[in-house]
Amino acid sequence: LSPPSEHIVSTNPSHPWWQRYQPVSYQLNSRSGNRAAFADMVSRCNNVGVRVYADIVVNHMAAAGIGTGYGGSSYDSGSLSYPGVPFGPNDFNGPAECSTSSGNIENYGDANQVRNCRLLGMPDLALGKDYVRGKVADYLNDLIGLGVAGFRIDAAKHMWPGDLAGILGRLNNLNTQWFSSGKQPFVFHEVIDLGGEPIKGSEYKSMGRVTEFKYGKFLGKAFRGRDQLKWLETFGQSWGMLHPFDALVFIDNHDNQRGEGGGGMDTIVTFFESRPYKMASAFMLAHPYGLPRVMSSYHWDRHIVGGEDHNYWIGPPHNEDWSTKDVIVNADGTCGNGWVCEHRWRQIANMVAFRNACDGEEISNWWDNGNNQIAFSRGNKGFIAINNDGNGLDATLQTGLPAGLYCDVISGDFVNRGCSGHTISVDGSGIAHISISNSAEDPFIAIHVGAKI
Ligand code: ARE
Ligand code: CA
Repeated sequence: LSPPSEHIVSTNPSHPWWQRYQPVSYQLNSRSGNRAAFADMVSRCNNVGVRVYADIVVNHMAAAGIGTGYGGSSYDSGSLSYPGVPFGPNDFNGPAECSTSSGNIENYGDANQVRNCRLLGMPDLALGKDYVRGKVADYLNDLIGLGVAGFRIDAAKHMWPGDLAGILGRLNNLNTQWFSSGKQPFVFHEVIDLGGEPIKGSEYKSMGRVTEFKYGKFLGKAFRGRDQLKWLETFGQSWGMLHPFDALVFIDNHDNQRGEGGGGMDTIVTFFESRPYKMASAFMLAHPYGLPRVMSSYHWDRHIVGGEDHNYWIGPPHNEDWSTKDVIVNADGTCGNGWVCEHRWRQIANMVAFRNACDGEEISNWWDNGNNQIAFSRGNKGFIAINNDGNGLDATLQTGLPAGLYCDVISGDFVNRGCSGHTISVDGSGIAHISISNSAEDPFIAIHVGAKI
């Protein structure tokens, strides 16, 4: 979920998505709705087995001068007054903690600055203070009480690991209306660590998963054809990434799909480049490294000047009164009203079932053509083959799978023991003939034991 806490209402630009990263109070009153709407949503999700993870912005408060937040709380960032919490001047870092003359982070090479100065000019909370920690912990416990399953910790790099541990240590167990007793929230930390800075993602791994930004960068390069796919045989920790159990991985996120926050628009692939995006997403879901996160976006019109998207700020599809448009689901399962819903794309959604079917299995039967055609199995549960070369793939490969006829879940769906796409036949020794045209709409196939005809 986008940050559910009360935030500023920006009019210049008009209602950008990023206004939600400028908290005014910890009341649940945001562009997405009020407290009652939030509680209703979480309860309905939990009742059908959908877990909810909220984005938590507690490194800083709003920077926008004097104003009123979505829920009516006033704020004055000049005098550091946020009565809706309440936070006052003593609850923020100042010149004693932050040494830069601007008060802002000026050099990411200095860990003290990164953690004690202002990120993008926003007043930096003094999370070492018991009172501040208590307010933040109360907010998170409020969400837990309503049935939230966990948190994305925004800007974790900008908070001392010890301060975060002090907050997370105060959290209640999950709500036993939906979770078994003694369960703790799932936490993952947003730390952009592409190397070359003193702050490392691994500093946060004892407190949850950590975002692995190198992952989408590597895969963006590979599937854009700037790095041969054959190298992916060793993809994992040996590439300088976190231990697989510590990493939260993704192809793109809401920042880098807009060219900011780690990666670069020429490297990261997004729904705008749907063909390599589907391939990269399928690779992610087929590969055992890390805990994958599938992106789900809305469309906006890019306006790229000098490599930068001037429409970076554009918020979600909205009605005349700026209320967010509903997500419409069309008869074919795609979304309307400007919502992209990558998570519903057949090639991506079916790979989630693939991943579940292959849970716990390592990579085996790796094959490549020395270039951009690769294939591998996950034990004897699933098999994927990808052709990102300029010529066709035509090979007889070991799939590792039991003999039978399988549904290729990329070209179609497995329904009622039948297949709406191509089928692939595996013989008694696990061998299948695989043929993938380089001009196919989706130049990859995937089969697994959960989609055997
Ligand atoms: C907006 C305006 C700013 C203005 C500010 C305050 O755009 O011009 O100064 O308001 O008035 C989001 C948007 C920002 C927005 C902000 C607040 O992206 O544009 O600012 O909301 O409304 C660093 C951090 C990382 C952060 C990225 C964006 O380390 O934590 O910057 N990512 C998270 C979220 C963002 C969000 C915030 C944090 C703030 O995902 O969506 O900002 O809550 C190197 C470094 C990285 C650094 C990166 C910056 O790669 O290694 O650490 O990331 O550069 O590009
Ligand atoms: Ca900070």
